[in-house]
Amino acid sequence: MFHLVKGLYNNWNKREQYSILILGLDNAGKTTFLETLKKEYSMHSKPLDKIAPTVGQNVATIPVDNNRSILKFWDVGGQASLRAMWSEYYPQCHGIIFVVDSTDRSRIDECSETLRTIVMDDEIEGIPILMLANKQDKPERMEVQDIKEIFNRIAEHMSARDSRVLPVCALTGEGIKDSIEWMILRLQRNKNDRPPVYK
Ligand SMILES: Nc1nc2c(ncn2[C@@H]2O[C@H](COP(=O)(O)OP(=O)(O)OP(=O)(O)O)[C@@H](O)[C@H]2O)c(=O)[nH]1
Ligand SMILES: [Mg+2]
Repeated sequence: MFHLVKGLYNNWNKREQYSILILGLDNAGKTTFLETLKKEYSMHSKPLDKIAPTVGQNVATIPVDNNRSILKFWDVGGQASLRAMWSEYYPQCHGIIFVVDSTDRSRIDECSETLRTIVMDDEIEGIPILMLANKQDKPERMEVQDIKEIFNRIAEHMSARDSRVLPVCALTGEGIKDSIEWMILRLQRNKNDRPPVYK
């Protein structure tokens, strides 16, 4: 009897866990975004001035939606030599956050080609993609509207997948919670196509 009750309790207590992949060129601000996100959700985080370029991966598990769901973030290095490894994460991921350095005009073509390669991969068919126009605090940033136009040209290649471009500042946290709320809604809507893991 005890085991039955315990089993029922454990099942009832299980939470949905979604994996989210944070991608983007090196120096876009992916790790800064993740550390600020941890802080916004009252978790222990690294001082932002101690963040070095990512060579492997950073993982953070964050309870959201009044503790009803868990988001597991995978922040992987964006240097050109590391991008080939991204696709290994696609089969398990439920959503992608693509971070763009809004001040990096010289690499905007490389950035959009990198995004196009992701979008064209069959493994991510149907999952939500959120593009974050980061570093909005910098006066030399590109206009969000211009970044949206670039993204929308790529979005033509997507079927009915949910996608969005949002301005953020990973250093100050501005726009970060809104972006996560957008993602949570999409993950929950999509859960029949790509079911979460129950933990
Ligand atoms: N001004 C400003 N600087 C930022 C912002 N976000 C990140 N940075 C800076 O951008 C630089 C790169 O940030 P990272 O978070 O290491 O970038 P990354 O995308 O993780 O880079 P890789 O790990 O090499 O792929 C750091 O100097 C950050 O302080 C932002 O919103 N505003
Ligand atoms: Mg990094």
